[in-house]
Amino acid sequence: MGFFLSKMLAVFGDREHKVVIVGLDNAGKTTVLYQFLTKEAVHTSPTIGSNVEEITVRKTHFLVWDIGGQESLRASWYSYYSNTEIVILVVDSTDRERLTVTKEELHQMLAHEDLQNASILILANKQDIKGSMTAAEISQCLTLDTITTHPWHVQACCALTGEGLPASLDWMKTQVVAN
Ligand SMILES: Nc1nc2c(ncn2[C@@H]2O[C@H](COP(=O)(O)OP(=O)(O)OP(=O)(O)O)[C@@H](O)[C@H]2O)c(=O)[nH]1
Ligand SMILES: [Mg+2]
Repeated sequence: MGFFLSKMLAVFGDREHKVVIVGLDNAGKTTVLYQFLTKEAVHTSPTIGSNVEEITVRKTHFLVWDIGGQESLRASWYSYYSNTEIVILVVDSTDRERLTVTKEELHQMLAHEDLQNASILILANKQDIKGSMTAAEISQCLTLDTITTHPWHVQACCALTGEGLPASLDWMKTQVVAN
């Protein structure tokens, strides 16, 4: 349905904004996508390839691609980047050990020519789990304050309950309206 609707909207001139969701495996990307869409937690299994859905926020249409995050799949993330207006980087806030891997992926992404005009939303997911890192800790570890080339925003959230996700969609809307 997403694809058909996107074609219809293109015909009637109401532009769709492309969004890609990236992040390491198990970060919660697919859970975020379906929480955006259905406002419920869905059962997921590791994504091989991608899922795509249309999300509408008060007449603003986003075409959202959720990409598999396993190590072997990360090398092909770039193939989704063209015409992307927003990148959502989902972080498992309990996964302290792999935050440096996320940092490398983030800074590599920022250097990609197809993302030069993209805004970056970092979701500090799994805030419901005791001992998870705060959004401020994640910001610091990912050295977000050194990013001057792209608009960015960090948001604490829980994809299981949806907490923090409406605020994320609001920020995404401000980014595409601003452009
Ligand atoms: N406690 C908790 N668990 C979560 C949250 N978000 C996702 N999960 C769980 O984390 C696991 C992985 O979620 P997915 O959405 O499949 O992760 P993914 O990032 O799409 O993983 P890949 O497709 O392999 O890249 C699932 O068991 C989810 O239920 C959250 O906010 N809190
Ligand atoms: Mg997935």
